[in-house]
Amino acid sequence: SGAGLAGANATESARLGLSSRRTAAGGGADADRVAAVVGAALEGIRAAIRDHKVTYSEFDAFKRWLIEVSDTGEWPLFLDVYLEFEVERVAAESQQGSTGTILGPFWLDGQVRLQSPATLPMREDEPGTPLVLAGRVTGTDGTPLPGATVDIWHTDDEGWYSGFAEKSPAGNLRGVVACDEQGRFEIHTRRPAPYTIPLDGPTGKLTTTAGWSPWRPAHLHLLVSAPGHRTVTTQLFFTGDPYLDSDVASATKPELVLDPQPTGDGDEVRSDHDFVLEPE
Ligand code: MBD
Ligand code: FE
Repeated sequence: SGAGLAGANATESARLGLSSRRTAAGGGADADRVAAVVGAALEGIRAAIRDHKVTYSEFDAFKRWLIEVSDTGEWPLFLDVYLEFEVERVAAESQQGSTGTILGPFWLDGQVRLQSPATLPMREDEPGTPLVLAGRVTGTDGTPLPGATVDIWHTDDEGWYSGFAEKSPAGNLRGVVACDEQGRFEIHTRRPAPYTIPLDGPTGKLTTTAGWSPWRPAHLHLLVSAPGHRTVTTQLFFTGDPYLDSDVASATKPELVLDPQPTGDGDEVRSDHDFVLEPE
């Protein structure tokens, strides 16, 4: 199934350390830190058991669920949906430059490198509204960053990510776009669709059983980088999206909502959005 493929691939990336925020320091931990953080997490679970009088049959169901998360390869999906936004908020406390948000489980290394203005790899009759995303990458002092790149990936018009769904060919709607000498980029693609996490796996089953919405609003993922500067990991959303205020991954921010306007070329729409990177 698409869910199985998604989970397995994201697990392999995570195992290699590829899906961690590339600007962050490694995850080494000393004894005090383990005792403090893991101790607090365990105490949170113990408190839930006490406060809600958890039964043996619920404890057994919890074990079976955890085993299923491993068996289906959904750890990256589950962790990025339900926990990454808190890690990102902590990281953002010490970041300047453009607003970031979570990376999520579906970034892939080694995508096609393109020069701006660029059209992302897509099928001959790729469905969806033509979308142009354009802007400029500067430093915190406003100077353009000529070596900047915009690594972009997003779903197609049906909500599928290439590399994680059989329906979408390898590399579809993914690319690393090199900016021009003024730090400008112009990327031609298709509007993505809202995304539901796979409902047939343990993450989706938990979500729907609890009565939570499994949807993410439509979004573009971006890693904006330049030599000597801290990479901005972010996403861009679209005004009017029905899921903006109920993102299952809690990753929307008001500064990240685009309002694309018609260009007059067929049904094409365009948004301009600039990025600011802080020195490393
Ligand atoms: C996604 O597409 C995503 O961006 C995140 C963060 C989690 C699950 C699916
Ligand atoms: Fe996503």
